[in-house]
Amino acid sequence: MNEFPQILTIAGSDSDGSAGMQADLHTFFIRKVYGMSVLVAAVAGNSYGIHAAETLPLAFIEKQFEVLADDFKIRASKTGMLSDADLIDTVVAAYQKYDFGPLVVDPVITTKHGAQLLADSAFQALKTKLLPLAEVATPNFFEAQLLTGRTIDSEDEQRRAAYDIKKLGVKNVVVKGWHNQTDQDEVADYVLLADGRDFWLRHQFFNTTHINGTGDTLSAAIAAELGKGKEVAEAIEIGHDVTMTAIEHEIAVGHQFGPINHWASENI
Ligand code: PXL
Repeated sequence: MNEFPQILTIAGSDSDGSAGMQADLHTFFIRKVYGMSVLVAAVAGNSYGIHAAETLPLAFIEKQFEVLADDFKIRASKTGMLSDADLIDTVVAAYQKYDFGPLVVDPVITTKHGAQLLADSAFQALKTKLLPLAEVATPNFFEAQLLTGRTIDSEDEQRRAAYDIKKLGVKNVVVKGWHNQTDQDEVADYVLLADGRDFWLRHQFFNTTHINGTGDTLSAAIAAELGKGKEVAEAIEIGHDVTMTAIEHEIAVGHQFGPINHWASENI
């Protein structure tokens, strides 16, 4: 009873289904784990962008944690958009109160199209309260620059950024490479593990506008695999393959910045 892998996303809803909680749940489904969710915020988004956002009452967020803890055996969790400092404080307190397994933190700060998803005043809370709880953190290139104050213009700097982020208390770090240059044919993500081992994950650059939800998918897939009991390095490699395959086989949804295709990752 209650043994099927249950994985939790603590995130915001994106109404168009391409990112946020919906991308997490698509990923959990395709990785064959049972997805649960603590909703903290919601955006009115479509393929053109984000048009409005709301946060949920803190007491209601706490209640979601409480009722899940009362019943389920959650084996791993991930955070997505936690747009202000109160949300971060509430999530940090709940995560410390209950046992929801290892935590993957996707330090969501902005979308790839420049929409800000984290209040400036919440940046310190992200850095000093949430990231130190992370078993794995998955900043993209832009978030890694903001978190470290570095200009990441080389693989050496990308590697140094991962060491800096580890110093914040993150156990395992994935610093994703830059991927928005049209003359680029490869993207390299850097992985620094808790025990000091490190490696690069290289993949072909796909020139597509359908990349909504890539960070959500990577972090959700890592959480899913950790929840199944995989070692961190393997969970990260699987997460990377899942995300890249989903980007490679885009689906025709929306007019501008569309979603990735989780079905394409079914057999990984
Ligand atoms: O992909 C980052 C992200 C996370 N969470 C929500 C979002 C987005 C991007 O649009 O809307 C709710």
